[in-house]
Amino acid sequence: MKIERIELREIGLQLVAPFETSFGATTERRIILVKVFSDGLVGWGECTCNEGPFYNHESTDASWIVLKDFVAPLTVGRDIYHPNMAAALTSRIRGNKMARAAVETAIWDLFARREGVPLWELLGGVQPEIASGVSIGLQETDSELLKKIATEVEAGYQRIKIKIKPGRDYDMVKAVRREYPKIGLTVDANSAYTLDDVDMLRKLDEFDLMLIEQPLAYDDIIDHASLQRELRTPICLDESILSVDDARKALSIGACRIINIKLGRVGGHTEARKIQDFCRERGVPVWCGGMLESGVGRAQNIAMSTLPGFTMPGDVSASKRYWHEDIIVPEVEVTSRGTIPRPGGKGIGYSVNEARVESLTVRKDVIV
Ligand code: OSB
Ligand code: MG
Repeated sequence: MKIERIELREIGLQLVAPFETSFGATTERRIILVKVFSDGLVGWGECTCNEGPFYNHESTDASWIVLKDFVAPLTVGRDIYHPNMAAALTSRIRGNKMARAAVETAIWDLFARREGVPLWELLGGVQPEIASGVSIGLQETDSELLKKIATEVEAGYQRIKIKIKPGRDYDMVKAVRREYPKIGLTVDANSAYTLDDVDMLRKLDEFDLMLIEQPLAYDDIIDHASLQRELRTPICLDESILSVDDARKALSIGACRIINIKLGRVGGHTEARKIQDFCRERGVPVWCGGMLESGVGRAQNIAMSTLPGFTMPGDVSASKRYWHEDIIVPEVEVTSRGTIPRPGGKGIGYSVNEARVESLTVRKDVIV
């Protein structure tokens, strides 16, 4: 399969509500979509970076340049016989995994369409539906947070994740637990704490959380290992895990007991599958994290989440929680049991609304 050309587009898409984490708030998403062409077929991928370099070092404008000047030129004109080879084409590039994953995941979609199979099947997915949870951003007040949680619990989501930061932690989680003693509950700090905060973090053990996500520095595993020794609640790493090697090192020193896999953060499906396999062999649960994706990234996440190791509810939820209108048809919907059925169609299994993508496009480039 020869990759003949790659089209890049930046689209502007407004979230239905601002999303705030310990590192900042977002309302206007600037999303890069990638379309790869071969033999009359196309595949779609999404660059999952944020607008600014606050979650990790990647950001929309920087990733655009990396995609245009490095990832796409290293890929166009190359002949590959399996999408497992796609990541290696760009492995000279250090970091920039979200930019690399945008093309890598698009090639997986393209290859699945060429084989006439759903992407989940090509990846080795086995779960007929995936368990869906929600990630709720920081709210001004506890009562606003409780209102949001009520809506999502009512909708049937299997677990609720709330964002925490210094000053919005122990008391807030306590208020949530008082109202909802039984729900599957997790907290995500996005690296807002240090080992100086161990007393507060230890107090979160009271609340029977399923996990605490990335409490310490975005590039750390050593301090997380020290912290995990102090906590009963499992630590789940997000930002710190960029590869199966990172997962191996983190687990070997006891830095976490659960891993959040994000396709972009680890560079695409090939690496994501390796992490999934590695964790499954060791009985370590994984789940699929989200990056406020459009329908394209969401569909890619659904396909990945059907793999057998994804045993915990992920952050992959309904399109309507993010967008007034998504860019895929049908939109992603969640059953009243808090699940998303795997799609039946070829490739990512949803069709891209190209007219809508065109109308949202703010810039476009084609690499041949
Ligand atoms: O840490 O999981 C995170 C969004 C942007 C950046 C980082 C994270 C998140 C989320 C949102 O939690 C997950 C989603 O609903 O897509
Ligand atoms: Mg996270």
